[in-house]
Amino acid sequence: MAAPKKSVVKEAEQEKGSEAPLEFTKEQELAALRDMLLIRRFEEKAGQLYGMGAIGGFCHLYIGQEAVVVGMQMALKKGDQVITGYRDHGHMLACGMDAKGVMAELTGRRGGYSKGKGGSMHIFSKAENFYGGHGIVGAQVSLGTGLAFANHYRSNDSVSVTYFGDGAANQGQVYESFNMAELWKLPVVYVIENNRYAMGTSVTRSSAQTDFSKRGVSFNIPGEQVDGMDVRAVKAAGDNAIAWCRAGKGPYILEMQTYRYRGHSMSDPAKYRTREEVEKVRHDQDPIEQVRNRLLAAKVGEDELKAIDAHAREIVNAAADFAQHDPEPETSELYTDVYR
Ligand SMILES: Cc1ncc(C[n+]2csc(CCOP(=O)(O)OP(=O)(O)O)c2C)c(N)n1
Ligand SMILES: [Mg+2]
Repeated sequence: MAAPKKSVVKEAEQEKGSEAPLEFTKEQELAALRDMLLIRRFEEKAGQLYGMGAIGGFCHLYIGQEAVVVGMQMALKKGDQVITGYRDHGHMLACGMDAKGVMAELTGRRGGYSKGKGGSMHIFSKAENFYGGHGIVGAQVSLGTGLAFANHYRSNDSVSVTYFGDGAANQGQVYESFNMAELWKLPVVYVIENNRYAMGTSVTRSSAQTDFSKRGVSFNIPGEQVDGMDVRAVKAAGDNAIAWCRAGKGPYILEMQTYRYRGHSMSDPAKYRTREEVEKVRHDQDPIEQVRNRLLAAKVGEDELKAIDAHAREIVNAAADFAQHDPEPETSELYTDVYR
């Protein structure tokens, strides 16, 4: 394949600088730990509530992938939009949405962000610039590109951060979106969360090109592979990609190499991978343990770290309590918020 004459991909490569993840200050490490622990404890509780029958329908947990949304969020500023698929609880919490409102949506209660009518996969908050929560694999990619088009049209400097999975990356509308985004230089960061599986299918069984950072090459969209288990690497890559977009240079692709510990959804028998594979990632790469170990090495006391965890559990317990006691929506709600 001949290289493009003027390669924006090369230009982006040159701007990237050092490959080593930027060091965090102690405050950044603590903030990242707080946010990742909140997501993990929230997801553990959601799993428990699902097992008790308090949550119905679909529910996809984000455990293992926490560093991706937390690192990206650290690179954003107010006004930037976030959109993702159905594995969305972590994205909402990272955006600053209230754990109570998210959990109450999972249990189908009035106080949920979608008034209990959307469930786990369909949650939105215009106030926090979170645009869902989408159950159709890949659909959010066109919508996220549309958000970027709106930013461009309005000449603001906001960036759309559009998350999707390795499986979704094989959908046709992704490439129609890539074409338009580069053609019109739209400010969108495509974050491909490569957690190695789409339901029970590994990337090597489903994808002809498993280096997802290259998926934009024929459109001249630069991309890079990122250690999505290291929150510092995510933040550094996010800073670089967001700066590219804000400078009016068009879209950017970040392939986050990550891993989900739990099944695809709550009804996944997980026969497509070994227990050892999961345990190895947990043991060697866990995003939360990495930060904890760095903080301990920097002489932050075990007590302080335990207090952060206790606080996350408190928030989650209060959310679970609210989500089980808040009333269900009135029957009349069946007729509101729907197109007829
Ligand atoms: C258009 C469409 N096709 C198929 C499905 C069924 N489906 C739901 S999730 C999924 C796998 C997607 O995997 P990936 O994009 O890697 O995301 P992950 O679940 O790993 O986060 C499939 C095929 C769907 N929801 N929508
Ligand atoms: Mg996947």
